[in-house]
Amino acid sequence: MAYQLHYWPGIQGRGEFVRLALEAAGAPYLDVARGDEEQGAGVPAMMRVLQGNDVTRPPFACPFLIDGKVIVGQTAAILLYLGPRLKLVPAGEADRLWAHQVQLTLADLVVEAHDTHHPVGSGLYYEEQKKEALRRAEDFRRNRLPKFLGWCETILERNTGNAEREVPRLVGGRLTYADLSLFQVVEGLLYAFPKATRRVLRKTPLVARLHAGVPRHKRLAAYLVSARRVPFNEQGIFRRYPELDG
Ligand SMILES: N[C@@H](CCC(=O)N[C@@H](CS)C(=O)NCC(=O)O)C(=O)O
Repeated sequence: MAYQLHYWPGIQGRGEFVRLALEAAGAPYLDVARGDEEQGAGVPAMMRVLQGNDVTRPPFACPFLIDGKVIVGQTAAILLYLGPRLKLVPAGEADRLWAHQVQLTLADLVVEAHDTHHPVGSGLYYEEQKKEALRRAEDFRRNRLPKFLGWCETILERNTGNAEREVPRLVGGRLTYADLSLFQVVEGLLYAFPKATRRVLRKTPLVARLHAGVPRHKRLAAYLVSARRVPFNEQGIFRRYPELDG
C-alpha cells in the first residue's frame, strides 16, 4: 500500500525532507494535500486528520505520514520510521540514533532559518517584523549558519572513508536520509542567503561536495526536474529577501 504524505501544497517546507526520502527510494506514495478534493484528497483530507475528533493520536502539525494504521508526525520521527523501511539508514542502533541526531540538528537549523524572516511571530506578516528580521538575519549569517555547517563539516571529516569517497556521507558509507536532508538544507540556504551561504561553503568543502553529489542519484535527479518538485518561493521556510543576505 502506498504511503500517505500530508503536507501543505504549494511549498517545499518540511514536507520536502520526507518527499526526498520517498523519491530517492522509489517508494509509492500519495501526496495527499496536493491531490484532488473531489477524489477525497486535498487540504480538507489533511485537516480531517489534524482536527478530526476520531483520531486518537493526532499530529500537532504537518508534515505527517500515514502507513496503514500508523500515523507519524514530526519530520525527524517520520524519517526515523521510514529510514529502515526505505533502506536509507544502516542497520545498527548506534547508526540509526546518529542519523536521527543529525536530522534533529538540521531541524534546529531549519527553525533558525525560518526565524530570520519571522523573528517575532509566525502569525505576523514579514512586513510587520522587518526591523527585527534584519537583526536576527545578521546574527544568523555571522554566527549560526557557520556554526551549523561547520558542525556538518566536522562530522563529515570524522566519518571514516569520506576522504576517498567522491560524494561524502554523513552516516556510514551509503546514502542515508541525513545526506538527503543536508542537501535540502543547503539548497534552501543557497536560495535564501546566496552570498552568506557561498561564503560558508568555501570553508566547508565536504558539505559542498555532498551538496553537489547528492543530486547525481538517478531517481533524485529525475525528481528534482519533475513538476512534483515545487520551486522555492516566499511562502515557504527558505525565502529570498535580499536585505536579509547582508
Ligand atoms: N517540529 C515539527 C514542526 C512542524 C511545523 O512547524 N509544521 C508547520 C509547517 S512546516 C505547520 O504547519 N505548523 C503549524 C503550527 O505550528 O501551528 C517538524 O519538524 O515536523
